[in-house]
Amino acid sequence: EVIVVATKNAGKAKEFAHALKQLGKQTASLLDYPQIPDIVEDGDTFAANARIKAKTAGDALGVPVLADDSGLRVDALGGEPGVYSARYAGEGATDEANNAKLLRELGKLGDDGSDARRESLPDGSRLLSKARFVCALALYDPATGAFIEAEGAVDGFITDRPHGTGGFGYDPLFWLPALGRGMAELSKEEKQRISHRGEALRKLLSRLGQS
Ligand code: ITT
Repeated sequence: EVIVVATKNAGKAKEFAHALKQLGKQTASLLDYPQIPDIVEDGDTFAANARIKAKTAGDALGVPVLADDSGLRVDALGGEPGVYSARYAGEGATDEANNAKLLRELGKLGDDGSDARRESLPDGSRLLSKARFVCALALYDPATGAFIEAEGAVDGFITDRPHGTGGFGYDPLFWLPALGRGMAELSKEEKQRISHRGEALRKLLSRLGQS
């Protein structure tokens, strides 16, 4: 059967399609259901927004729906952009505009003398701040009104220039010190193994198995 993922983000949709195909599942995204109006994500947390998206789409379609709310928390920016990650540079902003805004905001802080800012990579680029990607997933069944939820996270650093062209969103600026590579330099399989989304999905599937 087809699993509907309540997202209009093509990058996310591709990652779910890839991950769930390995389990023999086909996926559809809200890009396949243009009749569903834009969902207002006004929750205070990733988890709340994931529930809003899953419930709105699930009630509209009458089938179980999986939703993902995710984003980037940057230490030097007090956890911003957080739940505002998709619209950091304004409503409907492109990934490029959001990445440029992130570098602008970190640039404004100047050199605070911390180790993270002094450290540079072999290619001469600098680590600007610690950061964390977070992903909250909610699976909603309109027949029962029940949710199954899970969260995942991955820690890294924001670099002052892009590394790699894979992935989407803030991936080009996200450096993984343990791998010595950027998130956008990973294959789909590698990203799934280490990412916030991969972790959240594995947890969700194990909870689903227990329910
Ligand atoms: P939907 O609500 O339709 O799913 P969205 O892009 O608006 O799409 P979010 O509100 O959850 O989704 O915002 C997530 C933003 O966080 C996304 O636009 C990216 O910029 C960023 N993000 C999330 N996961 C990411 C990842 O794996 N790599 C890079 N950036 C990511």
